[in-house]
Amino acid sequence: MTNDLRIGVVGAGAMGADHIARIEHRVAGAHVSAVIEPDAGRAAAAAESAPMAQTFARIEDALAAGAIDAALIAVPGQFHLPVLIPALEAGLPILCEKPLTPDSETSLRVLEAEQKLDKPHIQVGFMRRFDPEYAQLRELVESGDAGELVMLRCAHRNPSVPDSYVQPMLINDSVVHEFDVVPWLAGSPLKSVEVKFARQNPRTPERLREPILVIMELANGVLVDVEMNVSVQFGYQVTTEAVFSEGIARIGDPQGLTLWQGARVGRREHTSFTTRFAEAYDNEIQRWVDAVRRGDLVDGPNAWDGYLVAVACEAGVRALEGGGVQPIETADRPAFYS
Ligand code: ISE
Repeated sequence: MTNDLRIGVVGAGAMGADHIARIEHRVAGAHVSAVIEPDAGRAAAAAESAPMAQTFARIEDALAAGAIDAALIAVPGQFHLPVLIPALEAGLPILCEKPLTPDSETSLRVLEAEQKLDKPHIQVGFMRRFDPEYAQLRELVESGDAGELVMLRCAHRNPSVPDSYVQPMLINDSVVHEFDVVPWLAGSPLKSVEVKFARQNPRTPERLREPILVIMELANGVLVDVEMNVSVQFGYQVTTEAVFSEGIARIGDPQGLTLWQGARVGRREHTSFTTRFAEAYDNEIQRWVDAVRRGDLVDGPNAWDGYLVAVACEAGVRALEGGGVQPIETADRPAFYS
């Protein structure tokens, strides 16, 4: 298909490889035309599942070869800036995995570079917004059918984390998702954040202090708590209970076949975000591809949302390290993003 969107996937680690398979097998109107990855072995392995892809070590090389129409950035967050800037300078539409960048100062630099273009070109990969149950809950909030939203009670549980996962990542790598999705659900920005430590789980690696309870206040008065827990062992679970003035709604519980056997009743639970949010990722990439092909370029969280989350993460890490209630104060939104 000649008018397919030619996507360059930057980074062929676990997330990049997952997106390559998704684009090749489950997304219409696009294919992977380049795998951009400095590790030649990894690049070659990833390119095997993308028959039309060339491999490049740097995005500059793929741009010079005219090999890509759009970039999907899936390298770790600290490497986003040096990929985002040349991609923006080339005027490419971009889907950038979370976070936009690891801090608000570099996020502002990205916003500045993007504003030299005619319109927003960056979508940030906060995939929860594309999960069908999250979307239903947002519709319920907006409709007012259960009255007014007053609280959100969230749980974000990982079975375990790799050795590379260190204390600030509880916020920067994990609660980063709630910092995006909570204001989107509740229709109100974050005002402050506080972190409390639970009794230490004996299964928690020694370098970490968790589980934590993250308490957020929104500008409209909605109160949010997030149990952030990365040593639960049993599986991967992300749930939200929404407390309304006239009812309660709950999302994220295990779905599908229920088995009664041996005096037990049960359903399968996820063990990873890649399966828990598989449908969300598929929807996210399909909607991005459709938006780019229509010329809209973005259909989801944009770089401004990425900046807001970077500010919230900085406050969250201050709360994690220093305690207390930390205000979340952001710059004024440029008209470019309205
Ligand atoms: C991971 O990077 C993710 O983005 C997952 O969604 C999250 O649940 C996990 O805690 C993070 O480490």
